[in-house]
Amino acid sequence: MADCIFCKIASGQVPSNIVYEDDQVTAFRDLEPQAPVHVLIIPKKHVESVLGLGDEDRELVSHIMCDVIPKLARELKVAEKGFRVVANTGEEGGQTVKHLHFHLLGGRSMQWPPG
Ligand code: DGP
Repeated sequence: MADCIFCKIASGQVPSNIVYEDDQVTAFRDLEPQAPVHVLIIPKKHVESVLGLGDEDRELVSHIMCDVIPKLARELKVAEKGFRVVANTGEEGGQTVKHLHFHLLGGRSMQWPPG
């Protein structure tokens, strides 16, 4: 999508600190980290949020959840102590960028409930 910042990051038009990439997925460091490890995992194709996912995206979501996030958590050394995966969705969910992204946060103790 032409005016989407995460599409621009995924296509390389806008630089970012990429920690993982394959043909379907890009993961990069968050610009405003909320924890010592704060990475965003996005599908390269534009999907607005989890609400925009369809049957055709089952393999993509399972790839992100089953392969990419566990791999990154291990590589970024937060797997052992624990981490959080968040997909803020919509206005009250706190979503500010309307391209589906999973936050992977770790390296400190998390609070519950979140703010
Ligand atoms: P959310 O509020 O859940 O939509 O999270 C959006 C996150 O994206 C927020 O933590 C800041 C981050 N972010 C926004 N713009 C950029 C950018 O241009 N580069 C990077 N690396 N992160 C960005």
